[in-house]
Amino acid sequence: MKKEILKLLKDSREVFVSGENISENFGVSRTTIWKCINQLKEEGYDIESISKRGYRLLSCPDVLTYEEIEDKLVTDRLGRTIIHFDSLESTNITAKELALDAAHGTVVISEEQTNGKGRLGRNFVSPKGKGVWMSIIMKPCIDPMKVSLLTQIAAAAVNMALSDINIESLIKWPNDIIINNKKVCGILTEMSCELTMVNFVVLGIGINVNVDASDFGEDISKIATSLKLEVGMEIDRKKLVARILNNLENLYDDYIEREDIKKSISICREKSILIGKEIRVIRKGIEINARALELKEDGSLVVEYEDGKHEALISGEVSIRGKKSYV
Ligand code: BT5
Repeated sequence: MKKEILKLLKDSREVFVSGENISENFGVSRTTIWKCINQLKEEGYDIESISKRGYRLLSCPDVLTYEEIEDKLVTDRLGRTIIHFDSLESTNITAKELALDAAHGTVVISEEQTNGKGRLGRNFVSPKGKGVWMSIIMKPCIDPMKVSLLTQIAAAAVNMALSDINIESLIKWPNDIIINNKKVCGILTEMSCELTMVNFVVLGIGINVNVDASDFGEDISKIATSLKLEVGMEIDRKKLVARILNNLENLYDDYIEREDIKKSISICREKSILIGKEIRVIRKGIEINARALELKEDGSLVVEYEDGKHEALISGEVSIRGKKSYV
């Protein structure tokens, strides 16, 4: 009932809705309405109540619930179920626990992560209410070998979503989004599969939206930035989530339903911060100098080593750094 009342208040914009009206609409008592309104107030909705006039929604909280994102979504399946938490260890961990019973496109989102995961056991800083920390459960019918391309698709979707709000970014293969040579977003793709069949994929996306420099800690602030730090003002997290899911669904459907990866790959190529650059390839702690040559349609990055040998790197097994710095 709470959700229905909220929708009615939202649809009425800033006009008062009388208790009588709500009670007639939904066939519930005044006490039930009053309880729901109080719950909504506790959740951060600013609702004015004046006797004889009714209720008026003044503002909505900055939370990434389905109710707050729904009106900006144009997807069929992505984000049509959003499971929202105030705090989680890691959205990827929870998404993996829920994945077998969840529908394709279900999103697990948390206001904070107490132990956000990067690749290879690394940590991802995820302070409360200041970022987008979400994991999308996907059920693609593809060869498990092709799942790593979903990271490129997600990187393209995030890059597009940022362009949509006039923020230009670059993509650092395989899983980082970069602004001004600092990391603003990381992607962690995990899966459960059989030899030839994918059970599910969990696509974890972490974006520093309104994170302050002090949230990162000294070491990470050298390599990380946030949208707020770059543009000098708070960014609407709800719009950003919706735009990412809208773009991601299109690019994902191109790939899975039409076997067309061209658009995602061309975005990753055009926006690549690595192609043509001298880099270091780090594998199991060993660093080798190379030059990044091209991104292939299978999502691998072709590099040339100093001895002239070429290798197509598969994401997941290597880390890439700039010759002298992080990017
Ligand atoms: C990543 O790993 O960048 C993948 C991060 C994925 C995070 C999302 S949030 C939602 C979902 N749930 C999760 O638990 N995870 C996913 P990697 O390439 O290994 O980079 C990790 C490294 O980035 C760390 O070792 C730090 O150096 C740096 N780092 C940590 N927190 C950061 C942050 N908030 N912003 C930028 N860099 C950060």
